[in-house]
Amino acid sequence: MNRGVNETGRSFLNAPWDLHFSGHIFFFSILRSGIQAGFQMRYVVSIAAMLAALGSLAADPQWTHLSSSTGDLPVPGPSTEQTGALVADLDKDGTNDFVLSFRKVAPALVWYRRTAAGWDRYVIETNFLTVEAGGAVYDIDGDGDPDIVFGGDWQSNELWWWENPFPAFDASIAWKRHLIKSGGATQHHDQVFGDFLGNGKPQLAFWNQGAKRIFLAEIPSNPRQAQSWPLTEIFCGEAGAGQNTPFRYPEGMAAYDVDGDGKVDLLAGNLWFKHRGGKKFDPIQIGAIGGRIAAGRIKPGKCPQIVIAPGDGIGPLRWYECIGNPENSKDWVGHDLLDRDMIHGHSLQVADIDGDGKLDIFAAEMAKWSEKAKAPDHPNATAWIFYGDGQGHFRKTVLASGIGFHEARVADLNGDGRMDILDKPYCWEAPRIDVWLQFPPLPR
Ligand SMILES: [Ca+2]
Ligand SMILES: [Ca+2]
Ligand SMILES: [Ca+2]
Ligand SMILES: [Ca+2]
Repeated sequence: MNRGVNETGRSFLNAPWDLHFSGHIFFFSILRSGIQAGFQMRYVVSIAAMLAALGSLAADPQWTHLSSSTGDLPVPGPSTEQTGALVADLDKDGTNDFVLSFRKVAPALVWYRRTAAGWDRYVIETNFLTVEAGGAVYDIDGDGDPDIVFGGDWQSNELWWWENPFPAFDASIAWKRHLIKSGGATQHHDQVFGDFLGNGKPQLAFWNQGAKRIFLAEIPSNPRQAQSWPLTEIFCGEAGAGQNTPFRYPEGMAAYDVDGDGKVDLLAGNLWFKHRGGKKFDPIQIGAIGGRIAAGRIKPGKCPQIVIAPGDGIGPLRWYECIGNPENSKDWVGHDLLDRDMIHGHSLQVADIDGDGKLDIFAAEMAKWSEKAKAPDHPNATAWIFYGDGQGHFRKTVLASGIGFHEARVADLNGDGRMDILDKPYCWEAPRIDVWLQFPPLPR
């Protein structure tokens, strides 16, 4: 390894320790010559900031790639269409577990229970159901353990929740399934819990794609006995209709306080919803297209920033910032994260992945969505991590290419406090599951 001070930029990338060392020498040398030459201090400070930004390369996480294809995790099941993925600490031992959903053959839901060094596979729903992508977690019956929600796909008009049997878990005994919705139109791709009505108890917002509507479902007082939940329609329309894109398929949901008034708001498709009191909401368009949507404080400001990916379509991957009134669509300004369109970008998460206190963005593409085809639709599918500097700038890195991603999740999956990545491809090489565990940069 070259330890000289005249390294090229590429050498710096490969030798962060050297950068740190030589960077300090460089900084003090500039500081001295800057003072000697009468440079303005702000010039010196900007060089220091640049060095600090370069120095952050030293903190880039390393990843261990585990896969069911190499025997590192149990194979999810026989289904060749893997739809949903949810992360939650279902057994309340302090470490996350995760749930996968399927729609081709039984079982419809399994969970991976984290053990000391791996995962044990348990079945939640032994029956065959055509479960759609999406899903949500909340303690619906109020008994202290997280329960889960999934909806039916284009073949089903039902939306369900499953009662967590904590602490009596048995790998072969199903959880009790309850109905939230039965009847009406089919397909329920994406749900989120949030107290959007501001009445002190979260509601479940969900897309009903067959109806081109969003409903709010209020948790009944007796959810274990109820045959359905009261529904309120809060939106009707495409929500995702793209400019210069052919797809008009609405999906994607998130909950975040968008206008900074301290109350959580619903985000869906390419919209956010301003609560006007009662059960009335106004949709406000943020982006050109819809798909996957996430929010977070990427940079300082009154409002958080919103990231939108194309989901089940092709379009830009953009983050949006509000430069004025969040209730005015034109005040949401988009910034491209890629120099090309994202192709079936069905994975999108905003999280502080490297733990430096600044939000990062994870976004990944599907490799295959044509179920009957043998070859992948998009063999060069890519998964990126965009490391943020807390000021609206991102450094693009590639986690993986040539692997299909669908509904991937960023979360600490092994309980060591570092964010990991869960990927369950849809039909690419399915059944299959992949996990990237993060560990700190290697000592040099
Ligand atoms: Ca757990
Ligand atoms: Ca519960
Ligand atoms: Ca970060
Ligand atoms: Ca971890």
